[in-house]
Order: sequence, then structure tokens, then C-alpha cells
Amino acid sequence: MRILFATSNPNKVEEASSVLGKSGHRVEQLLLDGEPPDFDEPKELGLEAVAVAKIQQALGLIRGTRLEGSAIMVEDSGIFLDAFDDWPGAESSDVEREIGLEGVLSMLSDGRQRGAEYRAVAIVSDGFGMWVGTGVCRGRISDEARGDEGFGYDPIFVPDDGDGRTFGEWGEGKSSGITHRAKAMNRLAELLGSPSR
Ligand code: ITT
Repeated sequence: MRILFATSNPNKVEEASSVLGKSGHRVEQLLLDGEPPDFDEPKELGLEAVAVAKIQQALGLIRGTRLEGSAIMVEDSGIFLDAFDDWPGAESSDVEREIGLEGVLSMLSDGRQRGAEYRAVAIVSDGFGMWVGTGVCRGRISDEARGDEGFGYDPIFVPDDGDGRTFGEWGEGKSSGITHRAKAMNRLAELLGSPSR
């Protein structure tokens, strides 16, 4: 199935394409007039509500165009810190922009617990059916930023299923199937079944 991914983040497209490609699906970034769509995101309501808002807006934007009826995908994700009661969650990109990774590290510097997890909620819809896949990648926040692969919080996130390196140091780790996004995409692949529909 051809799936148009409504996201502004090329890293997400690459990961989704690699996972869903194994099940025969083709993932392309949804561009309207050459640009990824911009969504209103009710971040205070959490990842799932944001993902639902994004898919509704994306389907609305393609209604009446030649893309109507296409399979559209959206995904919302974030990092959840144990020490701060699952903050920043859906606000992860804002926090990253506002205080940076050094800001996050300094908030944890007074001996607070360093457990954390990435979570993702992905939705595919063709305007009739709707399929939802979720995934969690458990880990901890490193003492310092290490590596420059990946994006976002990867230089300070050490996955439990890895070898002690951050995702920033261990780029292949992002394609090993252990990430929140890979798990959400694999679940979607199960739900979507064979690509012949
Ligand atoms: P779209 O909304 O356009 O899809 P985005 O990057 O803004 O792209 P989100 O709103 O879902 O995506 O925000 C996700 C943020 O969570 C992202 O900017 C990072 O700060 C963090 N994040 C999520 N998944 C991540 C990953 O795999 N590696 C590193 N940081 C991640």
C-alpha cells in the first residue's frame, strides 16, 4: 500500500519507510503545494489526542483533491521522564527548542532518577478505516550528551535494549526495531495486513 506520511520530520519518514517497507508498503512524505502540512496540536491533551487531531486535519486538507481516498499516516511522539511525572511528553519538541538537551541534563543533575521512555502513537486512515499503532522504547537519560546521529533527544537517550550507547552514538540502533516508532509501525503493518488491499 502507498502511505502518505503527514509529517515535517524527515527522520520519521525514513524510519517508517524502512519498517513498513519490509511488509511491502511504500511510505512517502505528504506534501501539499510542495510543503508538509502544518497542524494545530492540542499538546496539553497528550500524544493520542494530538495524533487524532493531526489525522482529522490531514484528511480535511486532502478532501476534494486528487489525494482523497489515499492512505494517510500521522505520528505523534515524545520523551517521558520518570523524574518529572512523564513530562515533557507531547511537548518534547517545544522543550527541546526552549531549553535544549543541556537544559534537560541540568534538571536531572541533582541525583534525580534517570529512567525515561520514548512513546509513539501512529495512525493510518483512508477516510473510512482507521488503524492505530503504539510503541514504547524504555531507557535512561545519560550523564552527558554523546554522539550526533539521530535527532531530538537521541544524544542523551540510552535504550535498555542496547549496549550502553546513546542512540546518538548508535545510529544503527534506530533501525534495529527496538524504537517506539518501529514498534508502532510494526503494529500498523500487522493491522494493515497484506499490501494488496
Ligand atoms: P511532526 O509533528 O511534523 O510529525 P515533529 O518532529 O514536530 O514532527 P512531534 O510533534 O511528534 O514531531 O514531536 C516529537 C518530538 O519528540 C521530537 O521533536 C523530539 O524532540 C522527540 N522525539 C520523538 N521521537 C524521537 C526519536 O526517535 N528520537 C529523538 N527524539 C524524539
